[in-house]
Amino acid sequence: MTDHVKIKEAIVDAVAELDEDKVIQLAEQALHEGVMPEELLATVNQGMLIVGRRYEAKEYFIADLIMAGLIFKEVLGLKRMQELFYSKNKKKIGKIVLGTVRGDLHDIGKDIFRGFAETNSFEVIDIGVDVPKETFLKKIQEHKPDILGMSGILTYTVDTMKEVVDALQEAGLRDTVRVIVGGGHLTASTADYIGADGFATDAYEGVKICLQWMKSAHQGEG
Ligand code: B12
Repeated sequence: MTDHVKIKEAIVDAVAELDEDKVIQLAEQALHEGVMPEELLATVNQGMLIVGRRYEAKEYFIADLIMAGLIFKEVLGLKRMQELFYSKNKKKIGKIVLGTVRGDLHDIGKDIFRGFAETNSFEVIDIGVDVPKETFLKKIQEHKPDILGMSGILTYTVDTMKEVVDALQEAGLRDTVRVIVGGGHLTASTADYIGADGFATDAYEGVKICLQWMKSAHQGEG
């Protein structure tokens, strides 16, 4: 068995170069050759990190970030990836209200979390991006989820996430819902500052935390 090093390197390069056609062609080929969809996502993500670094170094501009986002979404839209994510699953084990917080338009990580959560039998109510605290509150009252998932990729979203948790507290809803926050910049101490119950820098790790929560809740019932 090969670990597909060459094709993965080629994908990272093609994403970094924003070569849309090449990324899609290589992604299809990689899936065909047995690269797992999760591995493909991690590989594309490596390319995105290079795009981010080039943007910081002013070699790339906003249009290039937009292009990178479109390329990632195209990969997520491939049939094989859709099969991974949106397998309409049997009985639901819990409900998650999910959104990217106010001021932040990045939705790729959120969508990946949603995909993994749905595959793991959660019902996910995705309330989109740039979501203000009032909307989070309203949706929690309306749907009574087990878990609130907040995504934030820009560093300052730490404060926007905290605003939502504080608003939940003020509304007397904090104890009705577990809160998980996700974003590459988060740490245990920022999650603590936000007042979240859990955090993850990786969507799949986040879903594992949610599964654990549902398991302990059901044990509590029994
Ligand atoms: C694509 C992109 C964009 C696209 C987004 C398209 C889209 N539909 O999402 C567009 C063009 C809109 C964009 C805009 C901007 N961007 Co931008 N963008 C990126 C880029 C290149 C990739 C982001 C991405 O999708 N990564 C792939 C996904 C999979 O990773 P992720 O989102 O982090 O998600 C992972 C985890 O965070 C986690 N996760 C995410 N959500 C959740 C939720 C839960 C519940 C859990 C458990 C886990 C979880 O799981 C995922 C992995 O499994 C990054 C570079 C980088 N280093 O990431 C910059 C980057 C994030 N952008 C940046 C900036 C500065 C901007 C702009 C301010 C630029 C500008 N001057 O206008 C604007 C802000 C717009 C706004 N208000 O949001 C900076 C942020 C700097 C900072 N420290 O805050 C970065 C890091 C680039 C850089 N190095 O400078 N951007």
